[in-house]
Amino acid sequence: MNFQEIKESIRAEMPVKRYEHTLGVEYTAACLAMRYGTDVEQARLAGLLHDCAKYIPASEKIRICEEQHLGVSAYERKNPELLHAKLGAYLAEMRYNIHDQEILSSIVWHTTGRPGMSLLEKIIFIADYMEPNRNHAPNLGEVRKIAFEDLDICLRKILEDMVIYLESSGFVTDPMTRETLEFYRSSL
Ligand code: DGI
Ligand code: FE
Ligand code: FE
Repeated sequence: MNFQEIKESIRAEMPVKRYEHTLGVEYTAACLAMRYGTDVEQARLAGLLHDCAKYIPASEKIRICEEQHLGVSAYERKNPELLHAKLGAYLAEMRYNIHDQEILSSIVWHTTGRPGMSLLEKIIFIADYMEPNRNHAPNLGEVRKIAFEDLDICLRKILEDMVIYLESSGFVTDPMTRETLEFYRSSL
């Protein structure tokens, strides 16, 4: 499949709103790749594919992750929505024939982040949060500006706001999200 064919297939798999978000992540990731001097096409492809597993039903998410030995933590079993990240990387490889490990790991870590993220992982995580169709997060204007100045400061700001949001909405924060925040707090 070429880029256009992947795009058509992704479009057919999701509601219009999610597809618009997907395009927003593709373009925002491209802009950040330009700013930080990394491969623009690679960033676009990662952005396009990052939520490709979003609409697999929760029980299926758990079933496929178990069958394919992708690992399902107790926390993920309670919050199967989180599995769309690692399952997305799996589908990107199996269904879309993407074998670029940098792209695949940027999809795996796009929801929780991880300590010591690669440049592409940071770009996809940040693009997912701030793409132009997102409008609920607090401090979006500030985040969008810092994203083009310093990726690590931007990550820390996003993670701080994300944890505040999750806890105030009654979610328990994923241990990995918390570890990522601690890492970017202490490494700056
Ligand atoms: O897939 P998107 O909506 O574009 O964004 P995402 O990949 O960041 O996923 C957001 C969803 O994941 C949203 O339903 C909240 C949830 N989420 C993200 N981090 C955590 C979390 N849910 C819990 N319970 N804990 C987390 O740390
Ligand atoms: Fe996502
Ligand atoms: Fe997303």
